[in-house]
Amino acid sequence: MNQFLYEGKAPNVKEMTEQALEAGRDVDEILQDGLIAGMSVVGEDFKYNRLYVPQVLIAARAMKAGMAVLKPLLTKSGGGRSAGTVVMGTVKGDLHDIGKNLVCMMGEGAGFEMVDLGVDTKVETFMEAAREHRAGIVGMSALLTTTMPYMKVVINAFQEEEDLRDVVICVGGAPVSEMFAEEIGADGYAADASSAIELFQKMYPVATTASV
Ligand code: B1M
Repeated sequence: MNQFLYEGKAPNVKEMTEQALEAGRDVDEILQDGLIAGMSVVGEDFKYNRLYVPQVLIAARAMKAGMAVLKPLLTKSGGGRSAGTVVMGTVKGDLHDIGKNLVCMMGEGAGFEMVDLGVDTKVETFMEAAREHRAGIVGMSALLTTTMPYMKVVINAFQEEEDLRDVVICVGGAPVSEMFAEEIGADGYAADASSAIELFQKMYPVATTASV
């Protein structure tokens, strides 16, 4: 599956994901060892110019084909009361959405209402969505060192608004670290999608939802 993903063969990745599920493999194992592990090799070769943007794009498409098979399992929640509302987006200038999509899927699976703002998300969009959906948590994703500073722009803007000041802000993405999160004044940081869900569960009880 790693090799098919690397070569951007979406139909093969889809088929192998289905086969792995049929064979009784654990969803997390398929995600980590099949899809994410394949994408990290792509990232490594991209870094050293052994792969270029078009090849990375088709690898991303193959990854998404596998994720689409896993989606119903990742988003299947036990039902019952909503665990809370989380507004989630990749920050302005950044088009990477695979990690953010995973956080959204797993959040849904854990019973959160996930409002996905997509990529290239401006501060105004985060603010409007937090108000509209009365979100307790805003999650931001950044994959580029050049877009990470925009997280601080969003945090500052939320701090300046009385009704948004207490919304909990969580950040993540490959170049983001715990130390960076602290530096910019984020309330929480998560290194991967499952830790993001644990973080939301830990933070939600203290979150005050945005008022309209
Ligand atoms: Co881009 N890219 N890319 N890319 N790309 C990286 C990020 C890069 C590290 C590659 C490299 O050089 N090794 C590099 C950044 C270098 C840097 O900033 N220092 C890079 C670059 C340079 C670029 C372009 C500038 C290339 C160019 O045009 N010359 C360009 C920028 C476009 C833009 O955004 N404006 C670009 C474009 C692209 C594609 C469009 C081709 C494609 C994205 C497709 C898509 O997302 N739909 C792409 C891809 C696929 C990658 C790599 C290879 C893979 C990213 C990925 O999806 N990983 C990436 C290499 C890498 O990261 N090592 C790379 C899998 C995903 C599951 O992991 O997103 O880290 P990740 O998410 C994890 C955690 O980080 C965490 O949970 C997820 C699951 O565990 N997480 C959160 C993520 N968000 C969270 C939010 C939270 C919590 C946890 O909130 C609470």
